[in-house]
Amino acid sequence: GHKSLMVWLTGLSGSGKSTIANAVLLELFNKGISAYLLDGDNLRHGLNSNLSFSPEDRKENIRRTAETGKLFVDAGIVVLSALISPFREDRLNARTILGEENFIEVYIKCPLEECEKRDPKGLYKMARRGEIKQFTGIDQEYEEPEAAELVLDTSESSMEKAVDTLVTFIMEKII
Ligand code: GGZ
Repeated sequence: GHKSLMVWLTGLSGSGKSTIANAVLLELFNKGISAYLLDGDNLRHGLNSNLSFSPEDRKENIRRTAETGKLFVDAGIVVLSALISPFREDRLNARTILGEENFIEVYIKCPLEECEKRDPKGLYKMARRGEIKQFTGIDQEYEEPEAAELVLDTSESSMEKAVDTLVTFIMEKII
């Protein structure tokens, strides 16, 4: 058996959180590790479908995801989450819910300009036109992590490198 923990990915929309998380999940699966992904965008269709993007609702979004993650960790499963989670206080709350020993915060670092250039869903364009309000990086804040266990830069280095680094980091913690 292996230890379990929650791997909390934070970063701007378009920074690469979901892409990295899915690739890491596959690699863990190939190594025989039980792992699951809580993706913010997906959770907002079910568990968190009644929540908006106001600071209060983001706080609740993060709290519910952390509590759900705790259930997975209790069940012995490595759980990854991919939420923007823009506020330091909310990420700290997630850490408190999981407990310091069960939590690693990973900052998926990418400059706003690059995320906006990628704009895979056209959301930045809509936010710039004022068609989406409270969009992270445009008219709402993203507070950069100050004490993340790991920082993965997706503009300076490749996605494969980021995935590799994270898989190695997780394996060292759980084996
Ligand atoms: C930020 C928004 C917004 C606003 C819709 N602000 O990159 P995506 O598109 O596919 O995933 C983003 C997702 C963000 O949800 P999270 O649950 O991760 O956010 S948080 O942790 O802050 O609660 C984005 C899309 O929803 N999206 N409107 N206004 N992202």
